[in-house]
Amino acid sequence: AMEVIWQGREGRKLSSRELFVLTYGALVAQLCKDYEKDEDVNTCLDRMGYGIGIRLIDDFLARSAVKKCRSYSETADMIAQVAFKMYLGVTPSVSCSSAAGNEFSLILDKNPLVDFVEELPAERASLCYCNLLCGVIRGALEMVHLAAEVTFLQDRLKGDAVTEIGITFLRKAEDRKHKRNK
Ligand code: MYR
Repeated sequence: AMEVIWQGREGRKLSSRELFVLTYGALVAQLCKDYEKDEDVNTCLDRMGYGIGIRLIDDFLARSAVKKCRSYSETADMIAQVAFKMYLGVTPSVSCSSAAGNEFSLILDKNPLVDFVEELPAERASLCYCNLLCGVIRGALEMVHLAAEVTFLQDRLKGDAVTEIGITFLRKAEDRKHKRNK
């Protein structure tokens, strides 16, 4: 996997984003050495992302100076239009995928995190290469009291036409606490 990742980068200066993307690739490659099962790599990436997300939210709120969102839909738009733009330089399109209004899809035509990855090796067919992102979003949302499930629904690395991240907002963490205390 590493050969693919480093291909063609010789003799050029790297931007900090390229450096980040390459470092991320090295992290995934290392986890693939450490864990035989794709599911274990996915879980590990998600956990690491969560740890980043719960810290990143302060940076995001300070730098973006955004107001509190009043609906799940506003929050989904903010993740796509402000957060992705700020940290990854791309703006996914957002669609709501449930009548209840708590499920959203972020559709990425272009995923900068896979810029140097050609395709997943055959023996890594279930790897969610970018699973760190899901953990980051989940962790950041939890810090603003929004419990959510975040998973990859489609992945261009797996031959899908687009990359799609699904966000399902669960009951607000606060509500849940009230329920439990009753
Ligand atoms: C609020 O209603 O209090 C503001 C909610 C903002 C949530 C934004 C979550 C940021 C997620 C960061 C993801 C970065 C992925 C590159």
